Amino acid sequence: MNKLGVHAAVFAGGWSPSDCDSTVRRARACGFDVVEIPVFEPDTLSPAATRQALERHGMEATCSVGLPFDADLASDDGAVSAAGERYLLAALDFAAAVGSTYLGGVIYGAFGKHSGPPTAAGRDNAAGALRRVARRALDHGITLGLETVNRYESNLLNTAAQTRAFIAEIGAANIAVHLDTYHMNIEEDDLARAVADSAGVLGYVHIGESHRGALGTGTVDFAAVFGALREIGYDGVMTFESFSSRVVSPGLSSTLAVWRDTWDDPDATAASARRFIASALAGGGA
Ligand code: FUD
Repeated sequence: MNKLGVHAAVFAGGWSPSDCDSTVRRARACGFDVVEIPVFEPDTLSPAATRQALERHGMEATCSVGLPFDADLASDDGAVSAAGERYLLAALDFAAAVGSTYLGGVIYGAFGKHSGPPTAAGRDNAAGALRRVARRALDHGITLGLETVNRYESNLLNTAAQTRAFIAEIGAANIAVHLDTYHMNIEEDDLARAVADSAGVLGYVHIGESHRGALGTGTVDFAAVFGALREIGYDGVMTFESFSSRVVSPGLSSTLAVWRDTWDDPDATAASARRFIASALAGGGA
C-alpha cells in the first residue's frame, strides 16, 4: 500500500518551528500520511520542533535536499566534494533525528544549472562519497534516493537509465532511484518505459505536473505513469510536489525558475492532489 506524501514547499517557504507545525497540521488535514521536509542548511533546522510537530499530528517525514555549488559532491576539486559529503552527513543526521527513513533529492552533485558537462573525476568523487554516506545511512535504517532531474538542475543524472547505471557503479543496496514526473516529462523518451526500467531500484516518486502547478492541469501523461507503477508493483511513497511563487522560498524559486503563481490556495491544491493520486492509484484514471 503506497503512502502518500506532500512536499512542505506547498505550504511554507521555510522550516522554522512555526512553519513546521502549521505545515504538518495542514498536510494531515489534506489527508496525507507523509510530509517531505527540505533540509537545506541542515544545521539551522530544529529536529526537536520537527519531531514534536510530527508526533502531535501523527505524521511521518521524509527528507530531501539539493547540494549547493560550493558543496558539489561531483566536483573534481576534492575539497568541494568533501564539503558536499559533510553537508550530506548533516542532512542525514537531521533525517535520523526526525525519524525519517529516506533522504533523497539532488544529493549526488550541485543542484542548479551547470555551465559544462560532468567530469570523470567528479563522478568518481560523488560515487565514493555516496558509498561512504550510504554506509552511515544504513546504521540509521535510511535509504538514499538519487533524484533524476532535468538538465537545468543537474548535469549528472537526467534520465532514469543514467541513475540506475550510477547506482550500479556505487554498489550500495540502500541507494535507490527517485523519479519525478515533472522532470521525466522533460527528459525521458517514454514515461512508462522509464518507470519499467527502474523496477527493483525505484525507492521514491514525486508526482508533479508539467508546469509544477496543480495536478491534472498540465500535460504529464499520468495514466501512463500510474499504469507503469502498478505494473512493476511499486509500493513506496508517492509525494505531491508543486511550487508557486505565492509560497516558495527565494532560494528555491531561483534554482527552479519558479517565476509565477501556479496556484493561490495551498490547502485546496494539496487536497485536490491527494484525491487525484488516490484515484489514479485505484485505477480510476488520472
Ligand atoms: C527539484 C526537485 C526537488 C528537490 C527537493 C528539495 O526540481 O524536484 O525534488 O530536489 O524538493 O527539497
